[in-house]
Amino acid sequence: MVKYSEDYLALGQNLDPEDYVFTEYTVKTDEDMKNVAAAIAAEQSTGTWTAVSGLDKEIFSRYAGKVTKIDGNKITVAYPADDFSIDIGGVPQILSVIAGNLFGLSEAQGIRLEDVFFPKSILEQFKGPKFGTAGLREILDRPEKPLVGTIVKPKIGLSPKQTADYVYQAGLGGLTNGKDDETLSDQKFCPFEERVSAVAEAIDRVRSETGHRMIFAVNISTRSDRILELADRAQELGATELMIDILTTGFTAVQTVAEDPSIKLPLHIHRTMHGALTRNREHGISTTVISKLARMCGGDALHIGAFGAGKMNGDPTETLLNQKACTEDNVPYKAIMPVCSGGVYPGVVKKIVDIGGNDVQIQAGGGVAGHPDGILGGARAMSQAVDAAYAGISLPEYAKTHGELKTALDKWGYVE
Ligand code: CAP
Ligand code: MG
Repeated sequence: MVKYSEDYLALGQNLDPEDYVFTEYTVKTDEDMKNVAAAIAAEQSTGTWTAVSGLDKEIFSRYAGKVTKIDGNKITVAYPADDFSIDIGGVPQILSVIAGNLFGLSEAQGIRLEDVFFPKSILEQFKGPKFGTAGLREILDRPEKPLVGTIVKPKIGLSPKQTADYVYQAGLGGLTNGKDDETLSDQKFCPFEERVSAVAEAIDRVRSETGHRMIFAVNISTRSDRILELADRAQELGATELMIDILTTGFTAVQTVAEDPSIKLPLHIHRTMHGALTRNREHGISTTVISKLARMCGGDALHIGAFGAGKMNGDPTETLLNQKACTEDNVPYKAIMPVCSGGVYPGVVKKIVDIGGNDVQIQAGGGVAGHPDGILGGARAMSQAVDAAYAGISLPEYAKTHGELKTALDKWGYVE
């Protein structure tokens, strides 16, 4: 085992939060926790497995990471703000420091980055979202109620016309949001440009026929040197929202699109593949960290989980922490819309609202497309469930006078 210098330990020291990036890790190790903590601080700042001649007192005192707290298997490491790039490094360099080599250190069987707190000097390098929750509510003319949406299902295989028909039915059913699924892009069966145009026409038709406003997030996840061009083309074709899979496409792709002044559409941020990093509570990166970075990079709406009511692994506490990362006002960015999705259906809507409040976007794929009365019935059922939750009426009570909701509760049940 490598013995790391105890000079990396600054336990109990009160450091100025404006001069450091503070990170919290959970560590699983059979070895001396102080040494493992020192190993993380060293590897992620000025050290390596053996002493090196060039690391003089000046460099160490300016740039060494400091272990400020060890509490059981929880440690806090403070990295000097000067360890981070002024401009060009961005999220890639930030992650290389706070979530880099450390995960492979042999001194630990598991290390999980639980949270991160940035000084103003770093936060101000990012512009954050253009629209945020307030902007989305203004676009949809929906000042208070939860947004309610759907993911087009089946997730692949539909033609542009079939996709548009789905969206039209969903809009007639009162849904405010729709989106491509994360695996849909520009496949032969549904070319991107044809889909975007057809969906735009469907949304315009809903509005002209009923006055109801709806937006639809088209998936522009692609290689970084083409994503702006794709965002611009989608905008030209009448897209009303853009979706980016932040982990497969990259945090910087989100930032590129969000910060480009020519792109005037909200960004829906999907987090597919996050489970590879976030699911193991003993190793990886928390969804809290991913949520904070997604907001910094400019996402306007972000998947946060479903407060334990959905199909995905994740408990209410984790979803609440993600919601806090979307809305907390201790950062210089607009609050962004937390999106509750994944195995959602009308019967769980009230639980989601009771825990998460009204400032959420609740969306269902199977929970709309699997309704016995088709997309229109499923959309109406979800809209009715949201109306009931917003009014504080139990779902079974509301279902007495709303047939589509009753059908959904009869098929899938409900959670009080
Ligand atoms: C939901 C979904 C979303 C998940 C992602 C899916 O469909 O479209 O991608 O919500 O999970 O493909 O599973 P269903 P998360 O409504 O049919 O489940 O939101 O936790 O990132
Ligand atoms: Mg999906």
